[in-house]
Amino acid sequence: MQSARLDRRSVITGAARLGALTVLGGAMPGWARAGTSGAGAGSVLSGESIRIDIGHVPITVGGRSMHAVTANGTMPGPLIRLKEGQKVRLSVANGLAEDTSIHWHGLIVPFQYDGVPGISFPGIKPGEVFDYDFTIRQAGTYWYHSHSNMQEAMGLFGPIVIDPAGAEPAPYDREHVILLSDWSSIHPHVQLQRLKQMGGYFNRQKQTLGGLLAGKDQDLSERLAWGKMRMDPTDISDVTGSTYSYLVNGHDTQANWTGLFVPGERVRLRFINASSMTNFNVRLPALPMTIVQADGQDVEPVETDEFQIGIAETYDVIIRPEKAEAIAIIAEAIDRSGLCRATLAPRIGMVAPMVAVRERPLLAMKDMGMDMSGMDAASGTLDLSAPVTAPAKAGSHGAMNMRDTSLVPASVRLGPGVATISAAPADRLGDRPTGLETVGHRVLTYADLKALVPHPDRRTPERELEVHLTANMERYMWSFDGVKLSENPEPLAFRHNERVRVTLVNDTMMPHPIHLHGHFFELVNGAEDRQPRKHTVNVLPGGKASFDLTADAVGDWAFHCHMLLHMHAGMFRVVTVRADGPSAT
Ligand SMILES: [Cu+2]
Repeated sequence: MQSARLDRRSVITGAARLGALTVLGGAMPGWARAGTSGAGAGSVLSGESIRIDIGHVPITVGGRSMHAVTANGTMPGPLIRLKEGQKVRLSVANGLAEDTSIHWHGLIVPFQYDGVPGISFPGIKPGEVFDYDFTIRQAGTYWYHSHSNMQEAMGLFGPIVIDPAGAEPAPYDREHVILLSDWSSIHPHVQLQRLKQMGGYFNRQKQTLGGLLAGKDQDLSERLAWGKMRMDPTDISDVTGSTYSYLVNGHDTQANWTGLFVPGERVRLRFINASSMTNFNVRLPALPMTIVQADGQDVEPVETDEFQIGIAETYDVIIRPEKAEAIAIIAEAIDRSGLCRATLAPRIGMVAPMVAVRERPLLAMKDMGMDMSGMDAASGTLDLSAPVTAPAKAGSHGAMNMRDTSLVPASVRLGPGVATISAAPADRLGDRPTGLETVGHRVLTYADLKALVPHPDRRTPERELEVHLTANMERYMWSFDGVKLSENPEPLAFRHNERVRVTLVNDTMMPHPIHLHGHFFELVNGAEDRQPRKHTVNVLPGGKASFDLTADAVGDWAFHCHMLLHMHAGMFRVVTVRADGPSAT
């Protein structure tokens, strides 16, 4: 094939030619254009003084037009490329008629530049410019997004790449940013309203009578049992492909974002999940991937065939395509209600093969936080839209375990917002993620991640803290420890430099990507002195996840679920780190 002999120079020329086209009606930054030669294409924001103008532009996705909120006029926004050790001033100008903000997701910055209105600073008023000034203390793949209103769901996000001060531990010949997002023409405020009226509003994948008769999905007794509990095993995502277009670098499948490569190169793909509500399964059906970074932190290279990327997480992978053939990148929503196919190719105009959406997964007893060994979970009638404190009906033997209030610490407030409790939450860091339990190839788990270098703080945690992820899914109430942010709970307080083991217990049946600002924590995944450092952990349904935290950044920090509508509903708490904070006893 002629393209096998394509050299780098003609790849770049070709990219420049295609770069003149626009795909969605809006302009695209160079790194995100179809046919891009890589992350360095077009204008990249770098240096010590960077200006970002927030505005809005009309865009068309899937034939439907709507306004996007943008950074410098594009969705996704421009690539910010920095160098470890440099200083930077990021001046963010608000051209909207409402307040805005930018949070630098995963960057270690002084709290006043973290960009969360009401916690780090007052926000940026219309017409105002806010200067974020800080020194870059890390390297890796990160991203930025609005922390105001629902602007993140409206397109206000973009990638950040920071080059290391020293040698790159995972060298590569070419790199592409692969930024995943979900786009709906239904305004996120309207989505929230509909979900409050009916928890399963966007779920078009419920089990059907036809499916039952055809022997699909759950059998009749299981269906009756789940139905009695008013629980739906297909309830894996709140907002689904029935309204979302799934995008790679701002392109849907049809627009076919294409990144170029020359066969034989080591190609680094910097995956960022910038979705508002979608966890994705990612695979390149034709090629294995070597994971080299998670959340911007170097890990020991580990080869896999598929990984799930929680909202707000990043994974860097290296692939080595040898043939001059188009390679598909498949980003599939975890509930299988849709996917996006993008292409890596040696030349422009090639389209990678499309794959079918796989059969949608069903939740199982494990996702209810139950031990599956012989438990008859639903031997009685139980309405799990009612609070756990509601009087139990007689005969609800097995399912009573989901309401056993003695299983939660006193710090959990039981009320209408807590409808279920995980009776036997297992540590699920070694489990395959939701829906990938039985696929016939390698799947990354958190237990596969090992930090490339040990974390310097090897102290045993001085104390433990348990935080429950709580919900009444039917009523669309989401909280930590049964308390919504709007109820003004006390912050979670840490002493400066205190080392604490935090255990997140998921009392709901959905995975929640939980993000802590201003810090990295280390997942307690059995890797001993190589516990991987992360800023976000996707806690599997009915399970738990522990991390060790050195509270080394004084200030007030946001701590929240990164599913945007969960965060807005109240699954959010302030973490405060004080030099004169509470004692450990
Ligand atoms: Cu959540």
